[in-house]
Amino acid sequence: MRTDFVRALERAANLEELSRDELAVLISADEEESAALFDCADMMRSRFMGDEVHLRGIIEFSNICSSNCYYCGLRKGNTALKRYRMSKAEILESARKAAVLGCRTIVLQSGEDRSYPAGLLAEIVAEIKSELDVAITLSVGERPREDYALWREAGADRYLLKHETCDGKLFSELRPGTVLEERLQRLAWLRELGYQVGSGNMVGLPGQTVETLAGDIVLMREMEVEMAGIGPFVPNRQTPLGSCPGGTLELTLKTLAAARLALPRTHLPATTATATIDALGRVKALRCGANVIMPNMTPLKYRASYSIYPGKTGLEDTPEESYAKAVRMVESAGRKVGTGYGHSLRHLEKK
Ligand code: MET
Repeated sequence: MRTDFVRALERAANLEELSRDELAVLISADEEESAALFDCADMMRSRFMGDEVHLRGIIEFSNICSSNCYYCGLRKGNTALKRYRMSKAEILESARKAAVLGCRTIVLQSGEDRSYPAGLLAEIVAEIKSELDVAITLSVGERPREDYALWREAGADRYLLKHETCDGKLFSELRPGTVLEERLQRLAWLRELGYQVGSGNMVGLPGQTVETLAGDIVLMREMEVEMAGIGPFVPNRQTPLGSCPGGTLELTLKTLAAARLALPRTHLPATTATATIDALGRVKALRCGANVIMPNMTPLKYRASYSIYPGKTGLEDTPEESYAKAVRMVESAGRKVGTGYGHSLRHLEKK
């Protein structure tokens, strides 16, 4: 093992703050180093987050999108996609089903469906919160600050808005017409409004290096995010990046493990994209620092149309099956299903 690798890992185990260079050294681990990195991340996860894995049921309620991100199949330029919006009744029904199955968090996600009425989403949030004993995460992209405020007042607990990449140039290339600073400004608003904030990034984007990935982690540490979704870039043929190579499982797991060392108290999901590139991806991620799984609670008839990337796992699974599979993954990793809301640790300390 490289001396600088061993030193960085030791410093991480002693809870010292790693520099971007040190994180890059960890992320560039070879096979032998990877094993040590994964063990250290697993130990850190056990120490700070315990053995519980939180299951957050995700409802993908609209695939309508006004953005044209180069990596995403929901981009408005993808005319091959059949667009849908679930009705309020359908969303409430899916949320009830998720809660009955055992989810203590409901994630409501959509494309950049900017004409989706903010008031309607506020009503949905309020009704779910009054009827069900769950936390709510919203992930509906870039909206005016007033909308975020309205939804927070309606009872939304958390907001997920991935920064996607910390490389500002790459960000604007991949997300035409948008800049990283504005995305970060939105994350700051969400924080001010009292949301538990989630960010995250893709691994293996064209033009990205291990230094970029180390920068993603440093950025999330600076923002003190409560959740960090780290998953591989999966090329989609219906997008301009269709013929680019995707992110590998190895690089994704190394980035995840390094994130666990730098963000010991942050919720880290074993992402669906990781499951897409490797059948055992999520179980492996649970052993490299992850402590959250997001079973899909979207009705089957809409599943295939929420095609951010191809080959998405679980397209044929009913919500019941998605939940049961998640439970099996938790058990096969030797862990237990979380019984609480899985709020951020800082949020719990404040109470
Ligand atoms: N559109 C939202 C965002 O960019 C949700 C994820 S993209 C399907 O944050």
